[in-house]
Amino acid sequence: MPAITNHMPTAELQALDSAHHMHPFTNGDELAAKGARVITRAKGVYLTDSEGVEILDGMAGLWCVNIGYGRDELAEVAARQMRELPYYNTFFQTTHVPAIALASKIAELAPGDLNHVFFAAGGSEANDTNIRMVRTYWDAKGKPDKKIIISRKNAYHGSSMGSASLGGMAGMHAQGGMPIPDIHHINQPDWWAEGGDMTPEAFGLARAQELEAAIQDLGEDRVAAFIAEPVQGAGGVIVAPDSYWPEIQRICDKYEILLIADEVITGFGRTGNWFGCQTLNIRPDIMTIAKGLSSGYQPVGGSVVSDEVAKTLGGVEFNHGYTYSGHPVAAAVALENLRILEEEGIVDRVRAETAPYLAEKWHSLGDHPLVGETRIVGMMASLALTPDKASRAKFASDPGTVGYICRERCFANNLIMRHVGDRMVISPPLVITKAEIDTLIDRARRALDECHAQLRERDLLKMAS
Ligand code: PXG
Repeated sequence: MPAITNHMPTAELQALDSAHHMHPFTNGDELAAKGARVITRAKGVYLTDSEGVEILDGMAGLWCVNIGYGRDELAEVAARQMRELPYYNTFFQTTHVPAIALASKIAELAPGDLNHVFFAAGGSEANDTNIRMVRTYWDAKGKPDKKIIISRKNAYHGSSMGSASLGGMAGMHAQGGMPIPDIHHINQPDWWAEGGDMTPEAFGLARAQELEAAIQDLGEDRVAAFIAEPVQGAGGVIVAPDSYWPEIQRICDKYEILLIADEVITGFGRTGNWFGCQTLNIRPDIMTIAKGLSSGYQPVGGSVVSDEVAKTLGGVEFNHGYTYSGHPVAAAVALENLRILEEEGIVDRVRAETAPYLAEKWHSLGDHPLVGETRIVGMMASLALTPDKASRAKFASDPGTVGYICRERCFANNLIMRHVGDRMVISPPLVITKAEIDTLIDRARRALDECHAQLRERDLLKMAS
């Protein structure tokens, strides 16, 4: 077989891709008919495809490339670490400098007494760790009946059996026998889609109080933990009303329930602080981290755990771990990524300058005839597409039909903006400049105009009854 390189014609690469490569969350036949867009390189906030077209990456890869593409420092660190110690495990009473240094740095950056890290290769693995960890914690406390973890519908916590069970994605649960036992889901705080006639504040409170009702219903002595993303990401950048999180915190404090903040997307500057729980003023006992921890340059994640949880687990042999827990190359690269985020003041700049600028521009899209609510926290934002703003109507077409058309128009305008159903979402690299934000907004507006024209032509502007 000839070497497969960037220099091959796009069609040949696409044919080989569909012949041998199975894509996540993708209908393979549909993709084969169309051909995947081949991404060949990237720099800053721009991707380049195999036809030489530059695309503004409004999603930072998959919510992860916080420092932007093409930072040589990370490549240098990876090469150095591979030469010195490419791999060693931390299972059998051994450790290594990259794992020590990264755990120490995370403990320094994390709020409160979240001072201990159990490493994984990504967010799914870390959330699987959390399931076993909170149950083992309550065993160690002499409360083995506390096993149930409460989560939320439309949450995303990963794709493994455990983490997808924690998640509240109906389409995932329908495949492969999920959820696993002792996971319970309450409703999400999505006011736009589900708030009916309530004010956002009353709705946020009501949705938070579903946690209390669930605890009382299931029995305080059986509930181990509540898990939630500070801002739902994959669910559509759903920002809870202001009343929601203080009430959730009150409920977790009142009952003996561990609070797990899944910071896989919201961590490492995405919300304008190091962690989303700081932006939303919540005090988790455990945080899930991944993605921005290494800006996606290496697969690494973990569970960051409070002093109290770590102390309780200290006397137990926790029969859990991954070959790549604390992988030295991934750890060294993550540490360099954190150095860049910190020393270049990237998180501070997001909070003080670029996120407020993006917010102003993002909200300006609210005057578009297709756009209902515009929501943004730091550098993650969404807009709801609607055929009628005043009534917050949904489209008569299947959910996602309009979102998909809009996403295709974004793609055609060399902007990557995702759709989640009929919501459009962005999560750009944190290094995006004001000029690049202007470009992003211009392209988004053009895509919205083109989408609107298509909907009119195809008679898709009808409201669901
Ligand atoms: N928790 C959250 C909050 C996530 O967003 C995971 C856990 C799982 O992490 P890993 O590293 O195992 O993928 C995620 C991942 C999407 C999309 O379509 C989002 C994620 C992954 C894949 C697709 O928005 N988030």
